[in-house]
Amino acid sequence: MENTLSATLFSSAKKVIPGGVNSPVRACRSVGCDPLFITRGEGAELQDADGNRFIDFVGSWGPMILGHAHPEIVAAVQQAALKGTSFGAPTEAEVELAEMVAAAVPCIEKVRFVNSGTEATMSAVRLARGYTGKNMVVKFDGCYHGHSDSFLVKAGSGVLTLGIPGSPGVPEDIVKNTLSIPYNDVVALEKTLREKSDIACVIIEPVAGNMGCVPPVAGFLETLRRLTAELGIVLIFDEVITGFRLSYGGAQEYFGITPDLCCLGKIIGGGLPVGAYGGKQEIMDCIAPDGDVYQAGTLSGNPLAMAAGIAALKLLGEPGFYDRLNKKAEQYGAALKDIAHRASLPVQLNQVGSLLTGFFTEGAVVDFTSAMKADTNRYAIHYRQMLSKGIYLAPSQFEVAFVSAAHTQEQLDKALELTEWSFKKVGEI
Ligand code: KE4
Repeated sequence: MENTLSATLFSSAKKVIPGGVNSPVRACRSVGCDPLFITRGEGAELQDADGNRFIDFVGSWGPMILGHAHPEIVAAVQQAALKGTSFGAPTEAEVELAEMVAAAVPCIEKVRFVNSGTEATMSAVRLARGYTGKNMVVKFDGCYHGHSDSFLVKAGSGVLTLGIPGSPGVPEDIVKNTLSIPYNDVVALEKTLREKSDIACVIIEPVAGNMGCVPPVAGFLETLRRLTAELGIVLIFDEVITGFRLSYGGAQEYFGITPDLCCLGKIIGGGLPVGAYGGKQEIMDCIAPDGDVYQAGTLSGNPLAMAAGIAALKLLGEPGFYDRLNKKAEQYGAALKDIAHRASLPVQLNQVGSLLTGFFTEGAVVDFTSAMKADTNRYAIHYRQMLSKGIYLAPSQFEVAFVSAAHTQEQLDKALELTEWSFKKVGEI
């Protein structure tokens, strides 16, 4: 595969951008190759600087549920841009998108737009702390909520062990209030919530997507909701991935469990920078200027991003959208499972709706510890083999693959055929 121009661009990029990328995972370090520079996307396809075309299963890490360059989203952004790109003042589009989000998401009575998922989760935790007057945050090993200090704790620190900084530059003073416990472990959950009195909130990915796809085991979210309600702890669903992905009402509609707050991102911006946090009015009214919990942003509610989000949600709200998407994705996942079985390769396929991950490991993957048993070298070989044949997978074993409404059956069949070829080669190693 020709990649001269990508290589040249990467060389230039590394001179002025740390690692040559604006987000670490894009550097493809864990799969042992250099990144390709993308010049355009259309539907489920990407094209790189050297003219190579790929069937895309990354979808910009989730936003592109409708595929790239959807004409109605492009037109909405073009129309908005003609009127100006930012005013720093309220606009009608913000009200329209807020009303759409509030109508769709069960827990949301009020919502505040920000510019990224990180901003959304950071603000939601500050709000929970301000609302409860408590300081501790409980998260789960393997869940990622963006890069704000409170969340960058070393995973696997175990039950009741105070947070250990997971990154240089994060003071112990910050993470001492963060507890990270095993995902899907109801015993650890109940023990932690009952033993610690200063817990402001629990934040969780209702389907984990940042250790690869790890679904909640039966009863786990129900127990989490029961305990947090009983103990007066704010329950935050981080739906940056699952929001408008699993269903129009996100994971909380999909599983029928309503948190107190939720965080959104990715899809609600139609590919433009949008995050949001929202929930019960009683809690949301604690935010400035109504309340004393401060949060602000120059480009929050940006008119172009709002236009893209409105256009996207109108398309997602069409009758049968999620039934069609989830059915197509589930058929694809079932075929992948069958291919892995026939290749006699230890692959565990975890899937919820159009989110899926094939872990190269024998045992079930139900939490961070079991996910970390995956053979990342085999994944890297599979990644490079598939890329060489025009299939663009996540450059990490610990991410999810996204099926979009734009993936045609022909493209999925091609990906299945190449997966069978690649699994056979990986199995021979
Ligand atoms: P951003 O700040 O990247 O918009 O969102 C942070 C975030 C919050 N919560 C969840 C559940 C998330 O998955 C993310 C970001 N997801 C990663 C990929 N899994 C973004 C990719 C990247 O970091 O480049």
